[in-house]
Amino acid sequence: MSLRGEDGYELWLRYREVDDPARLSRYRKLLGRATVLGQGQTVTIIRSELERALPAMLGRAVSFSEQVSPGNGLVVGTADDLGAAGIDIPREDRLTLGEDGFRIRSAAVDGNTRLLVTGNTAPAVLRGVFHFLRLLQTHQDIDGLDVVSCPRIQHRLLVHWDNIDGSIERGYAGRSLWKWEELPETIDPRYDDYARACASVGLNGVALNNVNAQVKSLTSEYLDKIAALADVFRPYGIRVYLSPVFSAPMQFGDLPTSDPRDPGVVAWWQDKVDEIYQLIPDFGGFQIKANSEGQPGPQDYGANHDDGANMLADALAPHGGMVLWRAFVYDVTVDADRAKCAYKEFVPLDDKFRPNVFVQVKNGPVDFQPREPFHPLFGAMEQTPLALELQVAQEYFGQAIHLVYLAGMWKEVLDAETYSKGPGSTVASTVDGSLYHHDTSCMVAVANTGSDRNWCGHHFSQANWYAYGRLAWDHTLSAEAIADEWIRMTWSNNAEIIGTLKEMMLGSWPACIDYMTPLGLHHLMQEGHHYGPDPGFNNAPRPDWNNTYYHRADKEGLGYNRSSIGSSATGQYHSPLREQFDNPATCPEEYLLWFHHIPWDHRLKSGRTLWEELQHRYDIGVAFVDEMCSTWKSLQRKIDPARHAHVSERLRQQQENAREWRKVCIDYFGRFAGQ
Ligand code: GCW
Repeated sequence: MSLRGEDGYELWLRYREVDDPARLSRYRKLLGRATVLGQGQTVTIIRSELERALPAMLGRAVSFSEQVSPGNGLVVGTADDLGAAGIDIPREDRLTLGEDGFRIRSAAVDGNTRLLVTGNTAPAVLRGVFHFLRLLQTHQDIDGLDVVSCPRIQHRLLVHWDNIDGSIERGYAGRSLWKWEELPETIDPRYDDYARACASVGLNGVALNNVNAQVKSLTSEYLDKIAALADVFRPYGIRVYLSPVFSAPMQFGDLPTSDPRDPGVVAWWQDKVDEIYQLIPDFGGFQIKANSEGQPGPQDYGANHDDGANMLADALAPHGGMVLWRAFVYDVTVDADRAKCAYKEFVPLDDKFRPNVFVQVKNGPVDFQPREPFHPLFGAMEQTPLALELQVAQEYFGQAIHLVYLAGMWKEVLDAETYSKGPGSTVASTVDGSLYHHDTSCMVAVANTGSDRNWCGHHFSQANWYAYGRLAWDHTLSAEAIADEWIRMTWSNNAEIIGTLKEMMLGSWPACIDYMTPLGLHHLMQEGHHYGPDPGFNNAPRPDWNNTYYHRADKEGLGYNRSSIGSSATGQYHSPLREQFDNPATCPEEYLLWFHHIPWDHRLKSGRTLWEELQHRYDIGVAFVDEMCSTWKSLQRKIDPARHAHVSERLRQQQENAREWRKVCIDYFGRFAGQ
């Protein structure tokens, strides 16, 4: 095994020589020749990806051509290009594949094996190529292949909370990747590498700027820069989106109001949108944070979310663009329980949105906590397509210092039963459109990328970017299967390494919950930056920005009573979940303190009292991190030294932090528990 220095820049696209001799010889036999059909920018990208990957993985030259020749080999092209070369793709196949899907098939031709990668569009073929390369990277059998893969979610976006000044809100991996000061003249080659990575996991949209937006991003000067990025991303099948400020018409100084019902405002947005489409004909649309955390919105004028969303949607519709209207709102005048606000504001608007509006809902009702029950809006808005918003950035998960693999959490949410139409009404079926028969669907996730050489700060945080893309493509994949692929591509195909890393990754999310916020606790993080514990924090300008608001520790017990004798948040879920959550005896223990104020001496399933269980949870969380440190150490000679050392250092900090979490929380809660 060669342990050359690695810095993580290549992500999961490392293309190391296959070190399984049997596989290698078979791959060499089948893939000595590769034909890439067609023309255009995407085809050039496909060709260069294969030229980079195949000889490297096969450890020998591969002959590339633009014409199909007899013999074994790989043939890549759109269905049309294959047809022109005499290889017919049946009509049914074309219909199944749609715009985005791909097919990979091995076919016997005159005693030889031809491996075909195809799709209806060049970007779909590119995704198929990445899938095929993944099979090689993970040492899969490629004999008798027949893979048909179509995305379950139509719009799969990575959204960046990047500011125009190059800083990133909740960014932990350096500065923004977008170099606004040198665009549009200078195109950083890293933009292509970013787009390759996104395309390789099937993503097809990028929102470039922070939802806490600055009006500058809509100026003609910036639109030119944005158009230059869109030109880079387009051949990868990636569209660009923007987050506008709702008050832009006023901020530009053009108008006295930004009221969405004002004809001047409507016309202003139409002009702005037309200007954008002049420059970016495939512009994706707007993602918008309105009337949330101080951002302007339609409610500033006595209008509502639907008025604002529809006004923008009408401007975008003639061009095929869409609006992602965020439901992250928690106005204290709507409800004193923050977790209830979005539901109360949005459910009454269910039949009011234009067809090109998504209401964008975070996975849980508070804010990307280590564990939340799913957001009750899923299953409560039948007529409106809901976009699921996840956060890859680990804001509340130890940021780029802690190793926390998030796929298990996302799966928990996707697989959660909402019971809105009885059993089987999962969050995933709401989001992918199948439950309510929407023909459009969307997932977004807040990115963790930045200018750090390894993109994500922590080498293992790359796995969350990867996993998000894979799940947006196919939410039925398991967290384990995705970890398996990622480890093989990013670290090694060695069985011991795979087994060890998988155990670390799969255990890391439960452990993080335990050492930070076990049993349904939430929002105990330090104010502002959200790193580290501060359960006693209690002097914020709003009640629901205090940590004591969320845990409500007192002499009697711990937890937020959201049951029917408390805030009644449980009533926002469908039966039988509503009743299950409402009763402390049936409420899943992982959400116990989310929904209930539980006496300290209450006995849990383990037989321990709440106070004992709490201590136990912090202990096992810390113990898992201890374990990760020692298992990682045991791999020292098996992993390249630079990445090994980098991760070791972060694990050391994670261990220190986990202990601090335990100490601070147990000391603090102990004062109430009377110990
Ligand atoms: O998670 C919180 C973050 C804010 C963020 C907000 C949101 C962009 O702490 O930084 O603002 O959510 O999602 O709008």
